[in-house]
Amino acid sequence: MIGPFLWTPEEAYALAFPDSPAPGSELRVISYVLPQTPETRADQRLEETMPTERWARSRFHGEEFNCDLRLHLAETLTGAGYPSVAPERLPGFSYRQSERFGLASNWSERHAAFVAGHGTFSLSDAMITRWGKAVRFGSVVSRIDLPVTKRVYGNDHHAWCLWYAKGTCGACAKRCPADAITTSEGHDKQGCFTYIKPTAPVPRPAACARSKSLVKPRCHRRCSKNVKTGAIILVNQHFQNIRWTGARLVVCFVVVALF
Ligand code: B12
Ligand code: SF4
Repeated sequence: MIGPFLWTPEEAYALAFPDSPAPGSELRVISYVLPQTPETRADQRLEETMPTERWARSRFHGEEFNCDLRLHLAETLTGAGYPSVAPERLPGFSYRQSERFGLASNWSERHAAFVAGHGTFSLSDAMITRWGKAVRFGSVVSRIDLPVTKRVYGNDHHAWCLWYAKGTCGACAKRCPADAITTSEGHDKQGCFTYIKPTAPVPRPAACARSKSLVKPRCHRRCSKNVKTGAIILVNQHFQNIRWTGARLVVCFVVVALF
């Protein structure tokens, strides 16, 4: 659907462990969510065209932290006897041009999150989770036998977006400062990218050798009004507050998915 360049968990694992590849059935994808704090969301709500400082810091330092967290998780599991890899941190991680979806990376944190039961895609393309959209994701592929989390939304990849589910809302389209979201066309990735690029006032972190930008997205407050707080289906919980060079992210649930 995306293109042959998109890694399967099996392919990503084989790149990290070329001498001992494993079949997909022996692998699990562990996906976690890092929600923005209520303070950051409150600040961000007041902005019209640019990101608030808290948002910008968590966009930059928070993702630096996320990069380290991916590696830390993979290394800790590997050290415990469960060979693991963080696909986003592989040297081969890159962006390509998907015929159908335009700019696309070869590992999608959101596909992992969707399959793991964290949430669904939306009109703005962002993923709506139980904690809203103002989150970042990370994932590792591990050769470990963990139970698989059940998705409360089944296979409906738009279930938690009010526009797709009920034809209502559309708040993100009204709020987008770049007019890059419309109810007829969805998310204009190029328009979004063009707006975001010059709003990157800081150099990208060395730890994350990829393009990083600071932007004020429109719809990162909790917008999933139709999300039901159902049974907790998560296999592991890490409630921990982390301060990282001025940025605070709350490390939340780790969910296991079987692709
Ligand atoms: C490239 C990239 C960008 C680019 C392009 C954005 C874009 N929307 O393509 C730029 C620089 C513009 C960007 C901006 C931002 N990004 Co960005 N970005 C990425 C990155 C590195 C790769 C995305 C990608 O190409 N994935 C590959 C494609 C194939 O998958 P996808 O986009 O996840 O999924 C798409 C398709 O599969 C499609 N789809 C269509 N049909 C179907 C059917 C099914 C069944 C499924 C499952 C999916 C699906 O839906 C998706 C939307 O296009 C990811 C990290 C990662 N490795 O995943 C972060 C990521 C997507 N970004 C993220 C964030 C937070 C942002 C910003 C808010 C950053 C900021 N300024 O603070 C903005 C928001 C812009 C926006 N409205 O999308 C988060 C997403 C959080 C969320 N709630 O969704 C991610 C996951 C980073 C992270 N570590 O958490 N980003
Ligand atoms: S703001 Fe409304 S229409 Fe936009 S993604 Fe969220 S629920 Fe969907």
